[in-house]
Amino acid sequence: MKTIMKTLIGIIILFAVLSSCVFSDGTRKEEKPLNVVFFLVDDLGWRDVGCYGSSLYETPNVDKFAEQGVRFTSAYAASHVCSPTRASILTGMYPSSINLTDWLPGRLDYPFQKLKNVEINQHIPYDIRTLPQVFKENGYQTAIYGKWHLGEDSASAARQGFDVQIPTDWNKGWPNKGYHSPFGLGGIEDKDGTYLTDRLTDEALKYMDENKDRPFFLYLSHFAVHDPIEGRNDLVSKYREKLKEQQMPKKRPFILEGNPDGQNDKKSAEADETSKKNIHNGYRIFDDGTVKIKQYQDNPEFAAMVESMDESLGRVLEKLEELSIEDNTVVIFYSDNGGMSSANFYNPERRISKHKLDKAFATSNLPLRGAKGWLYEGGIRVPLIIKLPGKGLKGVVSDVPVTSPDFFPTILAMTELESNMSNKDGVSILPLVTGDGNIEREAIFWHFPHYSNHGMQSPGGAVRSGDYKLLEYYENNTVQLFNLKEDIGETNDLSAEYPEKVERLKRMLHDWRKRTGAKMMEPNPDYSKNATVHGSK
Ligand SMILES: [Ca+2]
Repeated sequence: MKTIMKTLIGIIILFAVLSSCVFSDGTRKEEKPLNVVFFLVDDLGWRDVGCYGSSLYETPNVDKFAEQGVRFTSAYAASHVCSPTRASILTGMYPSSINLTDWLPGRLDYPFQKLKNVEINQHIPYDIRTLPQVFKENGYQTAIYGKWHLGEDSASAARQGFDVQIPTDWNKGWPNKGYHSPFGLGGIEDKDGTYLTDRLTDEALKYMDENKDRPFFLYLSHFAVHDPIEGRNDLVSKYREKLKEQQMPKKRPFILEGNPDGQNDKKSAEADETSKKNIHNGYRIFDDGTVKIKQYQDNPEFAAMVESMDESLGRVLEKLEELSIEDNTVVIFYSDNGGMSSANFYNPERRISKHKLDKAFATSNLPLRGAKGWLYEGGIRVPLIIKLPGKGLKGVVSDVPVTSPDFFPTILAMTELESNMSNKDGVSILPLVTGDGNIEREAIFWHFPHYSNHGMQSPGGAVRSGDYKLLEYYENNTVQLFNLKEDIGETNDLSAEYPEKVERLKRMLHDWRKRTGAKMMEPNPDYSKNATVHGSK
């Protein structure tokens, strides 16, 4: 009896001590494990947000959020398409390290393609420890709401550490039946007149309500602003009106991009002239291997999608305040690749009618060159804002290059869950978030051993070191060298001028490929010299 009494008293004292240190000095929230909300937008371009320079899209919540954290202006995605970047976020590894270098399931081979697409893993290898698994091991609740796109294995999200997955029955890279109800997505009720981005947010807010008293990792992975390009009707009307009032320059609504590794690379000025020729009439892959790239942000449907996404972030932040957990929750705002300013030519025969351009071309990434699907900055440079309550800087802008494999070590450093991340490719960028110094890294790398849906460019890789970026293409080994500090639009190829720099960067890129076990492309056995995109010559 005495022992029981003693134990009881001990428990009461312990509780009292904990309570006092929790509540008396106001540090309660800091002593609880930090929640993490990873707010991932799909295909949101670097310039698709007000605080990143868009004058059309209204994103007051993102802009306000940037004042509460660190906004990165040289943040990259490890790939210019969805799945590889997503895998790198969850593993801290480059896509080449886990042989998941293309969107899933991947692109078919065609006879006009000289090289054969590398065969890739169809999910993150199950022996790789993922971010949600680490959270689970540390007592967190883990949930993904929205787009998975890391494999059709219906158990993959659960096997890779997520307690909850909504939708329950859809793993593809786009919303099943679009953004307007009925959605055809398990776990998201269909109701006439509702909009997917709003409904997914409703469900995520419910999850936060239910888990407010225990640590959680919420991966809110919106389908937006990936196509189909369908905005909520009230916002589409709003942007139609707004566009009427704006003076949009109609000169050069599109320019041409060719294959930098072939004979038809186009510079913007040339493209302006050539696009007037008959051969470039319409919107398709042209016979000379060029495609059109959108130059203006003037799509009301897409603008509406962006604003809905912004409303979603606003609601998430408001919910954190309502639950009094905003000072105890890390929030990360990010996109998985650049904006879709080039149409998707998964089917190389696709022709886009002039009346349906807003269904095919989402946005413009200017001043960045290229689009989703390209290794130019327009394909890989994306918005990133990190809010770390307590120690994190507020309203600060950082132009230090960072990339998606960095999230894994950074998040674990912020939450103090684990410090030994030596098996990962990324580096912790926590010092940039707290202002405690810089990060040490020689370079950031890309490897895309595949043909793209968004143009006729050769497969290739890239390295960014300091202000310089080298792109290398795999069909004919052509390289391009750009000084991004002076030439963010990648218009001035310096490779002929600086051969030593080219060699140094090439060596770095090749060494990195070896280090990560990157798979290289083999010749396409079905390649035919006479084959063109549109059949044989
Ligand atoms: Ca994407």
